[in-house]
Amino acid sequence: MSTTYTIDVIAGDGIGQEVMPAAIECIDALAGVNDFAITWRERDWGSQRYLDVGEMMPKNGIEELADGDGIFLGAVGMPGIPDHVTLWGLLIPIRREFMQYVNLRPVRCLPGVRPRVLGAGDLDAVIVRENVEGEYSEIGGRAYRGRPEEVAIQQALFTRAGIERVAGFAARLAERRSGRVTSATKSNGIIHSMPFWDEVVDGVLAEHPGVTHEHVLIDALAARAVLKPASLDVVVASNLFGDILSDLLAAVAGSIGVAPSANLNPERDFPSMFEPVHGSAPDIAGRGIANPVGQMWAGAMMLEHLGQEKAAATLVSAFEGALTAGVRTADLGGSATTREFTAEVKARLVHGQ
Ligand code: GGG
Repeated sequence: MSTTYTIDVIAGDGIGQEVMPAAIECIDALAGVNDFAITWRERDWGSQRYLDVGEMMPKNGIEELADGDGIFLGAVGMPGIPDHVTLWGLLIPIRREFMQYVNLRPVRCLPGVRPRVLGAGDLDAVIVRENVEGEYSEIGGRAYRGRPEEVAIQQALFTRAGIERVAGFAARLAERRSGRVTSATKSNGIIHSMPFWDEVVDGVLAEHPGVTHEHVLIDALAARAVLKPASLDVVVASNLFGDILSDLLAAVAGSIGVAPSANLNPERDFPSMFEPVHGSAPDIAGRGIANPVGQMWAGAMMLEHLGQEKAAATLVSAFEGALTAGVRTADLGGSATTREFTAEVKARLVHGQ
């Protein structure tokens, strides 16, 4: 009997409106031949809604998403609206309310894509980014606004439970991969939270004797991501470090336009959310040239999460096939439009490689 999933779609802002239909078209094509169906619940949430009614999503938005099987997000951000307003009005509340404490960001050099850095061709890593605490914290405030004494205090938040669960996830992932974990730290300069991070990571990894781990200062790790990217496998990092490192590695691998991301609630108490790493790219939005691979790859991660591994693998092979055949968007040095690239991927889904 065919399974039907309910997925909430938030295409959001800028190129999100262009790459989302491309990914949905491919997933629908796969559903037809893999005995599942998806009911897409379209949400017109995002910056235009903020301009129209003063909020990125309805007050009961979280409740509306809660009974779905997953959330498929495009991009968030619009020039003229401060980025913290758009992010904290939509993306971050969803991550937190649904305890999506793992932000999984695979990065590898795709066939047919020229890496930007010599020696990056063998790069195949996964960033396990802590996703609900750390440096992204609501604790703090501002005072004396507009006066010379003006002050802003931003309090990072690291909990033992928060570090343990993300480090445990990274360790279990490493057991299925190379058996190596690199932990991003800054315990030389950040005197409280980062030594704590290191201690808790050590404690968790001690329970995984098959996994070796190293602590690498984030500055040295950034340099290594450029100079020896293929030396990385599973990288566990705090919210901010993981965000920066995954953009950096995606660029090293060829383009941030291809990078996917899964915001996971591993216990499956709540829906998980799947999105490309890239943002709304207002500089190219509306021109039909955005790279849909990040959104498609995020869609493949969503299919895998739903238990549709075969369809997920077929989708990845199809966009890899299109890239190998030389069909590429401008960010990868090609001239294909979003529509042309999507048509190539769809043809491969229907007719094979
Ligand atoms: N793909 C969703 C999006 O627009 N992300 C942009 C962004 O700034 N994300 C910040 C984050 O992942 O914390």
